[in-house]
Amino acid sequence: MSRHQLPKLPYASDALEPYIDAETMEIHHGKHHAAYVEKLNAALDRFPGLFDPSIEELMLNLPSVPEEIRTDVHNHGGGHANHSFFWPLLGKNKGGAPVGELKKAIDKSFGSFDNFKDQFRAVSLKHFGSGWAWLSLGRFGNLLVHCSPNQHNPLMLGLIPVVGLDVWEHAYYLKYRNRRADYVDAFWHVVDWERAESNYRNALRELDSQ
Ligand code: MN3
Repeated sequence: MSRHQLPKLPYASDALEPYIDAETMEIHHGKHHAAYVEKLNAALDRFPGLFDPSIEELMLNLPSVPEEIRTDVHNHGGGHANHSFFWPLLGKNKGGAPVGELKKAIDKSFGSFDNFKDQFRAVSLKHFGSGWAWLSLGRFGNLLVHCSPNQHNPLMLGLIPVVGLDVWEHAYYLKYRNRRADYVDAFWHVVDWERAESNYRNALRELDSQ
């Protein structure tokens, strides 16, 4: 049995400047993500056997989580899963364009990287309130752009995440204020496409094994 831990940021908090500022990173990771981990652990303390499954297994099997803590595991477990997925997807001197199998799949599914970005941007802007925008692998091996409310994770929806963007105001408000569109445009400068490619390959393997 092990309690969930806040993962270390894989870079300095100012590494993503000027696209994502250090203060936002420090509060987002050190306060928001830390609080999700703390509240997830507090919920699981009531059913310590549930410390055994990984956070992904919990997300995949939410209906098996006892009713008394399901909402907390959904919200805070989802927050932990989403942010743990998000940090390593970003990096210093990243950006550019998709590579490898993911590049081929994006071109095939959306026509071009630019079309994909347009769709992703539209979904991010249209989403009302807190949530995430995603590129996920669907059950038919297809890629799709979609959003999820609050801290819902694609795994809860039967999808496997490949790229995700936090569009909660806490992710951008200090620097971008109400300008979510500018934040979404800045995101492309910090996406690590090698990481996204590895997410995609893992997702394909996962789908194969189901
Ligand atoms: Mn967040």
